[in-house]
Amino acid sequence: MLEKFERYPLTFGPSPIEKLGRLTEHLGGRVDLYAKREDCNSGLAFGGNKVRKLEYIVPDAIASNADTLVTIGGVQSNHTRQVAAVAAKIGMKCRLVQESWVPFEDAVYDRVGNILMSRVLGAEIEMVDEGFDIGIRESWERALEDVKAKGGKPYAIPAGASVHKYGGLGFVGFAEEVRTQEEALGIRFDYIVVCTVTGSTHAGMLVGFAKDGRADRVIGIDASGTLDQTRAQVMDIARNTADLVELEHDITDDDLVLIEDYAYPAYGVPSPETNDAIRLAARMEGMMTDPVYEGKSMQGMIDLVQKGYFPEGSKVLYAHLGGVPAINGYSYIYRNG
Ligand code: 5PA
Repeated sequence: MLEKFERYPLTFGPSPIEKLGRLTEHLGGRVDLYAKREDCNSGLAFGGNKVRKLEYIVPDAIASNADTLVTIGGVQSNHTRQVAAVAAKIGMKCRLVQESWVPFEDAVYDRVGNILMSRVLGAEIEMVDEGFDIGIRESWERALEDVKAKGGKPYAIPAGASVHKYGGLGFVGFAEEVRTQEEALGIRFDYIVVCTVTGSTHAGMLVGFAKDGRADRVIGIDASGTLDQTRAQVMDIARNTADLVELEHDITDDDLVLIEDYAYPAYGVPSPETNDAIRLAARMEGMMTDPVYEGKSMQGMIDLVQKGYFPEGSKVLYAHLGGVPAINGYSYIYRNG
């Protein structure tokens, strides 16, 4: 589906799929759980889902003759850390706007984890006291203007690399990769579980899996807490991406499954149940998830298995999208494990 698009390799290659055998057994063994490890997809500062998206954005950045990648996220944004690493790798500067999307929990919230790495990676960081919003932000537009005013050539990457013309392509590629891996493994996944916030991960999967009739088998677990805005953004990106790849059928509202039940109490704040899910995945599989994104989709997957949402015998693929560095900003919560 992606042959006509230029790709700048930033990942190790296909990310591995592993069986979550102990978690499967622990939850009763009626549904087989697997994980596709996007958290191990690259050597660029711990990788994650943005690196896969950026493979299709970097060629455009290079072609534009830009010298500075400009993007935005929360203080513990994984996305901004991955953009900082990619900028270093391709020899560009990086300007990051870090907004106060999450009420700070820890004394060192703005010192450790993702933001620590972004600083070490050489990004110029501006802290802005604005709340959570996945849309286009004034602070980011101001940063783009500021780079220009200082004689630089900015390249604009919106939050999560989502509302970008090529933002959905990376996860179309994810679906194609899954199909190839399914052939090698001799299995077919009935459901794919994904954490959704700015939307292009889910949107790319919708388009990629629409090709084999599985768009509505992508189970989005919302972690934004702003469901309507996230739904609309996923659909916009999916439609734009479907046009780009010339998908033969339309993506409709019915294709989008986005479950809001696990986003509480707020974006970036884990519930006690999210923390239990993080501990369970860690203790059953040695697999770390984070309190902002993957812990919530892990909680969602576990709860849906327990509720019997997936028919007996289903094979469920958990897309582990990365994000573990942020857990350093939540040290008080996990001080006793
Ligand atoms: C993020 C996003 P989308 O934004 O593509 O919907 O992906 C959600 C998601 N898992 C899922 C992890 C580990 C993520 O980092 N992170 C954002 C960030 O600034 O890091 C874009 C919000």
